[in-house]
Amino acid sequence: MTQDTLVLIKPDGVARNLIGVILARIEAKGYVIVDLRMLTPDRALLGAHYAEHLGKPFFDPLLDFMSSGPVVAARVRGHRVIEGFRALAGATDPTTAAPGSIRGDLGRDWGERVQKNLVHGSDSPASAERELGLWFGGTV
Ligand code: IDP
Ligand code: MG
Repeated sequence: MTQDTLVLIKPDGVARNLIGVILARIEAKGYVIVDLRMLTPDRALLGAHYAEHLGKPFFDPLLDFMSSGPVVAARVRGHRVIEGFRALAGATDPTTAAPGSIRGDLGRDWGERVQKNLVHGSDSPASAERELGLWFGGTV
């Protein structure tokens, strides 16, 4: 069951010069980066990407944050990589994300309306397919 997932290094990760560290963790785990791009996403792309969160209190702050600067988008491949990258990333809240995870080791709470937690990873095969289509426009 080789899978592809979408990983985003969010604007906080790029601004903190953690692109290399985060991609190195993915590669060190054994997953393969098969496509990579850097862009500052517009609100249309982000609204589609985060459509499930429309109406939540953090939705507008989330779009403000995610459109605030460049993001790195990666198509990452491996057996069970969707589940595996979510484990590498750690819990959404960086304060309680497990040490050893990207968010647990490198992230913290900055007291803002949106959690700046460095990375995004697709949460299911259906999400991965949908999100990879949005960010990469189809299959490799
Ligand atoms: P995930 O990124 O761990 O899958 P989601 O629930 O899909 O988490 O939320 C998307 C993003 O929205 C999170 O990564 C985080 O940046 C932000 N977020 C989620 N829940 C909250 C919250 O309760 N307060 C502030 N920001 C949140
Ligand atoms: Mg999510």
